[in-house]
Amino acid sequence: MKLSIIMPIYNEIETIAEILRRVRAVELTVTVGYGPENDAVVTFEREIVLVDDGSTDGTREYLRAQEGEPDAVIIFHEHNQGKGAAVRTGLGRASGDVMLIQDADLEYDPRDYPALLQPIVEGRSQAVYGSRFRGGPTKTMFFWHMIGNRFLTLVTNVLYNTILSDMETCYKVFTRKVAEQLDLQAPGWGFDPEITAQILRRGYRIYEIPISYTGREFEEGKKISWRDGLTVLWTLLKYRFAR
Ligand SMILES: Nc1nc2c(ncn2[C@@H]2O[C@H](COP(=O)(O)OP(=O)(O)OP(=O)(O)O)[C@@H](O)[C@H]2O)c(=O)[nH]1
Ligand SMILES: [Mg+2]
Repeated sequence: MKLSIIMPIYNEIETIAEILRRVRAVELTVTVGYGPENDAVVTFEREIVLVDDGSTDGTREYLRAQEGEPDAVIIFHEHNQGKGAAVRTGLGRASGDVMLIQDADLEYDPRDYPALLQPIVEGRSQAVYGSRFRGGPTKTMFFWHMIGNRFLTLVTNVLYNTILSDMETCYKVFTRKVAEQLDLQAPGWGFDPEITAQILRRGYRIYEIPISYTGREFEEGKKISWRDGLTVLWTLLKYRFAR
């Protein structure tokens, strides 16, 4: 089986080399079964789909130098379009059996990949989210961000009748079958609610796994703001009541 790691990248020159190193360092091995006699080990081949979203800080030049790496597919947007557009481009080029979204900063930890892949390998789910709010090791950060996250997840749960704990997580993992049923449109921060809404509306139950999270500070490049929350709310409502 092959895992396609889709990485949307916009002005991440400080972290791109290190996140790539970490992504390549993890072994994609999942053990399934109940005890030594039944155990089977599934190892994934790795494909990293790097989508530069019109970076202007040297990230593009860094990625140019990566061209030709056998495990990487590199795509350049001429202009900045937003995370959603970058992920969509990446999904269009991914050849794996399973897709995983990986931001290009260091907030999430690729060592969580095997745990995220486990329910898919065991056939328990077609879509898995890594949750920052299910008891994994987390750097404690901003109160109002946590409230904002909880609120957007609560709205998702009410509208789509589910019990997610972290709709906005970057770690979204899903099979090719799910990917083929998606019709993503949102260019920017509407990405997370849009993909969540579409997965749920197509009848899939999302499996959640606790993950670790080390949020970055604003001085380190944190860019999200409360206004982005309005885009998210609108997207959730639109997909619940449209069509
Ligand atoms: N901010 C931003 N990120 C983009 C864009 N296009 C692609 N990305 C990438 O999308 C991922 C998520 O962006 P982040 O800025 O880390 O979003 P976040 O984690 O919600 O918020 P911060 O880490 O607080 O900025 C990163 O890998 C970015 O490089 C864009 O237009 N704007
Ligand atoms: Mg981030």
